[in-house]
Amino acid sequence: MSTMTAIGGGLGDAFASSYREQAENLGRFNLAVFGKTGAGKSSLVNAMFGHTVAQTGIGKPVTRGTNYYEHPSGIFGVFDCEGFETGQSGDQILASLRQTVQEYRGKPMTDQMHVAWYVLRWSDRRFEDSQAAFVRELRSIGLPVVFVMSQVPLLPTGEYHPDAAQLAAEIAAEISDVIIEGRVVLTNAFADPHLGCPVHGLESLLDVTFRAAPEGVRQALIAAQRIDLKRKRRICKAIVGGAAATSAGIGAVPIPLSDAALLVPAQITMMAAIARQYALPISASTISNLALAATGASSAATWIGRGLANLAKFIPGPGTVIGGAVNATIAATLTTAMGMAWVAVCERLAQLDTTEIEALLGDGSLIRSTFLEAFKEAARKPLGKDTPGERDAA
Ligand SMILES: Nc1nc2c(ncn2[C@@H]2O[C@H](COP(=O)(O)OP(=O)(O)O)[C@@H](O)[C@H]2O)c(=O)[nH]1
Ligand SMILES: [Mg+2]
Repeated sequence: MSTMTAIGGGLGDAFASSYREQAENLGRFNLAVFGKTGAGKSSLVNAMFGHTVAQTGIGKPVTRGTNYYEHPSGIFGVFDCEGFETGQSGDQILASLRQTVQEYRGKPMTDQMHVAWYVLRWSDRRFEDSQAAFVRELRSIGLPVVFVMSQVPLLPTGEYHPDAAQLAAEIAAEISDVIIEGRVVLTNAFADPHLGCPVHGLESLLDVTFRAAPEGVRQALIAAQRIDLKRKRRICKAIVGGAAATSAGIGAVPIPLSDAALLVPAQITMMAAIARQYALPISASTISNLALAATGASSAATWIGRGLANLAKFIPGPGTVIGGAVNATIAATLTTAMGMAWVAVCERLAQLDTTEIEALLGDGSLIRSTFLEAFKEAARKPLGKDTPGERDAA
């Protein structure tokens, strides 16, 4: 049948190419980080986007003191402006930065600097005139600047240390006209067991960064960040809902089982789009192998066949699936269950690093069982009902 021909080089290739296409749709979010060495810039980037950016090691030199690190997912990058300590040869560095930013403005959106974080460690306890001048300069270059205070202790009452709050207020008063939302975002990137200070402020930092980012790169920012999984899940549900509607349309005039592979392209696009939401640090071919392991498929026929076989156990009157045709309800339910099962797999993968994910491929059984478990749950309950966990977290 024609769909099988369209899949051509195989399911894996179809998945990989859809995955690559999805990256283009998402674009890329580029963050530039400024502040003294030791301020906590890398720690904040790691807390929000995972460790992979820093781990990839050597950045690409952009200009004096600035390296660019691209996340392996391709949808996120960091300009690490290490060494921009104000005072020392600051004018020269700023001049080259100004030139760089202007140069980048002529490049495609995916290469530009989108948002700057200026990071000040609260325990420095002061904000120098030269730092204020530097922030003004960043703004005049055209960068939206999010001002971040790092390593801010919380009192046992949950309030900020009063000295930090006061310093933040002073900074905001001084440069509110050039920083995003006129405010300082107070944060702590990782828990300090000695001080008993918990992680805080990252959600606010994400929100402010999101609002500062140009609209065209916000999707990439949400996919790249790792602290707000609810946001990812909402987007994934919308992707699944769209694919389910397409599937229902295909099954509106019930299709014979032998033509059920007609559903495969929409499901592949759906799963590739979902995987992108998790900014996994792996190649297109690795993710497509994982998708095949999850679904237990080696061809469009087994892809659909296994899905329907699993579905048959949950839909009343399995005879309609096994013996007869695929109608709109069955098509939509199958696609929904596959989508939500794949979300569960991707959520797991997102907790692993590149090596751990590749190790999982050696023996696909864990991927397969995660997928199946979630498939069964999704097949039983309609899409859109949040789990109790999601509701609690909301
Ligand atoms: N407890 C705690 N320590 C931090 C935090 N951020 C940074 N640090 C410490 O400060 C050091 C410098 O941080 P880093 O992120 O490398 O700063 P960078 O030079 O600005 O990139 C790290 O080795 C950490 O020990 C934080 O949020 N909490
Ligand atoms: Mg650093």
